[in-house]
This record gives sequence, structure tokens and C-alpha cells, in this order.
Amino acid sequence: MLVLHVSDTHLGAMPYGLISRAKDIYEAFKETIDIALRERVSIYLHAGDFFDSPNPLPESYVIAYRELRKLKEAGIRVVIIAGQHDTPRRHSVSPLYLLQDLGVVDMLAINSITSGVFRDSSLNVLIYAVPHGLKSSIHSIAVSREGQNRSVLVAHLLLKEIGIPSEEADVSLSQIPRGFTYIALGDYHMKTEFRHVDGAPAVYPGATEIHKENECCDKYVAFVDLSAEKPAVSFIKLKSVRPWIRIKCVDVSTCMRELSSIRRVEGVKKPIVSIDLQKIRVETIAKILSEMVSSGVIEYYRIKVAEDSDALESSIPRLSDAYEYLDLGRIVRNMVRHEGLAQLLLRYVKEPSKQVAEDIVQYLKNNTDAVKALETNSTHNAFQYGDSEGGSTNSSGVVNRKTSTVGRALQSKPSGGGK
Ligand SMILES: [Mn+2]
Repeated sequence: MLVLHVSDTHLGAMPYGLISRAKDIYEAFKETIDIALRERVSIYLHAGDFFDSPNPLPESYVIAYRELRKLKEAGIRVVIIAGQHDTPRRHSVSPLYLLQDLGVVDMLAINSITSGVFRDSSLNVLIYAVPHGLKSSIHSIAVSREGQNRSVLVAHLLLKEIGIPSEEADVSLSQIPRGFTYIALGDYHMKTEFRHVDGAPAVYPGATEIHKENECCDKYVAFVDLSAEKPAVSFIKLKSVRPWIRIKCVDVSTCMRELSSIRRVEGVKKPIVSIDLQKIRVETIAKILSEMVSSGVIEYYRIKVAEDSDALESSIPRLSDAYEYLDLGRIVRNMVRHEGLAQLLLRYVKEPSKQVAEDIVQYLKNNTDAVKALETNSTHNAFQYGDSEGGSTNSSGVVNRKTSTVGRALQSKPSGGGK
């Protein structure tokens, strides 16, 4: 029996606020479906964070349904567990239920540890599914091998063994019971393989696209053959993932040379360029990079400036004068529809500084209602659906091409490619 193990597709995510990146996320998901069909797997096993949000955008539902229906029509069974992203915070239900009600998901685990038997001509496979919310009960599973040929565990959790300092990484491999043939994990966005003490591979295929720079660069799904007593695991690299080019700039001429060597490759998506800038003025490099965006060589760029960011602060234009004739207050309030946050954002526009950016982050942490309001406000209407498959998507409405200082300051510290 063949299984395609996929995780962290995050449908609806829009890294850096770019429509093109939202489209990348959908395309990576579609590629996993194409692989499942091409490889004629029996089970499409999704280890959580299927959607990016418990309130998915309409296009996320449409794409999810259209793609999963292809699996249904091919007789491929679909198992999905909820990650923290597709579990609602309170008083609501997971969007995954709709997919089950529409008949394109065969087994779902959201609020409980669920198990089910999947048969093909040669094997009985028992799948135990542990959603994110139940991860601390994982030790209590009693693995039954009675009448079953293979047992598979699917769970959404960060293993301690990954080694990233996180309160979330609170389950260790030794807490997972013995007796599984294969352990399919999700949550960690980087391809990683562990081995359980009884020999079972414990695998994170990783996210299907890159959400943060530290999740760069190759992305995979795991292809698992359960025919033999010991499963054969291989990784299939996703081809649709947008390339990233990372350049460390220590002097202007080397930096220029490296940038000018970037070429548009036919049939490959335009890359994202990430610059680590040391002692070079931001403006010098930003000008070249934005020309590369305009001329269609690269999709997007980000500039990281060395920690002592005096140079960065001084490069921020003071907007208060230039925008005096605009009713900024009204614009910002209409955008965020939350008074406290609007005031902070206005302060930032008038006096951009790291301190105000940090205040904004702190404010968001303390005000879940503001976050909720922002989530439900986030609309991007550039998606268009035709009646045919793969309706055209307009990517011209790119928001915020350049890494703004707010974006940079709001970006959290690298955590080694977490969830
Ligand atoms: Mn995730």
C-alpha cells in the first residue's frame, strides 16, 4: 500500500502580503495532489495545518474542494488532522468539517484521537490520528495489531528532538507508544526524519512552501510504501516552489556582481531575493533590487540589516510632512477598524521607530480581538474563478513589494523553521 504523507499546506496563507505568494501556496498544494494521482497512492495522509486559518478565505475552500475531489474520483482515500492553524480559538468549528461533509475527506481528527482501518487488496492498515489539541494524550494510545498488517500514526506536534527552543516542543519521541509501522508528523516546516526506538521512521515532510526565510529552500512530500514489514520512505521534491536566492552583502561591488548574475530562467518562477546587508546603505541596494522587480527578473526582495540598525532608522523617510494633505487617520481607521491599533499605526507612520513597532507587536499579543478583526478584514479580491479548472489568477495587484520597516520589525526571530 502506498501513502503520500503531506503536511502544512497552509491554504490561504499570503507570505509578505503578496498575491503571487498566496498563489504559490495553492500551487504547491495542487502539486501534492498531482503527485498522489501520478503515483497512484491509496491514501493521501495530511498531518495538519491544511488551512492557514480557522476562517479560510473562499478561494481556499474552492481550491481545497476541487483538488480533493480529484483524489475522491481516483479512489484515493483522504485522512486529515487539525493543526493549530485549522483549529478555531473558541466557540466555533474547524473548517475541515465542511470538507468531510462534502465527501472529499474520509477520516478527520479534530477534537479527539481517531482511528480507522484502510484496506487494499493486500493489506489492512490501521491509522491513528492525533490532532494538535490532543498531542499531550499521545502516550495513551494502545496500538492494536490484531487483524492489522500495519499501523500508522499521524500527529501534529513539535518533537523535543527537533531541538528548537519552544514551549510548543513538549512531546518527545519516547512518549510515542511502540508498535507503529510509520509515524507521520506535521507542524515542523522542515523535512526531518527521526527513528523511533522500535525502528519506525518518524517523519516530517515539512511545509509545502516557504513561509519564512529560515524555512528555505527545498520542499517535499514523503512517499511511503507499506508493502514490506519495514516501510520504504522516500521524499519527492516539489517543483512548483518559488526559488530563493540568499546573498550576504559585505561590499557594494561584490553585491552588485552577484545581483547582476541573477537571470530569469524560463519555466521557473521568478526568485525571491533575500539580502543580508552589512555596512552598506539600504538605499543603494534597494534601488537596484526594485529595478529588478520592475524589469521582471525577480519577484520580490527582502533586506536584512545588521542588528545595530542606526543606518536603517535614518533611512526611513519622515512621512508626516509629505502626507499632511491626506486624512491619514481616516485611511488607517478604515483599514484596520480598531481604534487602539489604528492609533499605534498612525504613531508609526509619523515617527517610525523600532520602539513603536515593538509596541504594535505587544499590542497585538495583548488584544486578540484586534487580531481577530484584522483576520476577518483581510480580503484580497484579485483571485478570479472561471468555470473551468485553474481559472486565471491576476497577480498584478501586488501589495507591499518592498520589505517595509514595519514588516521587518514585526518579523519574529528565527526559530529554526517552526510552525
Ligand atoms: Mn504549520
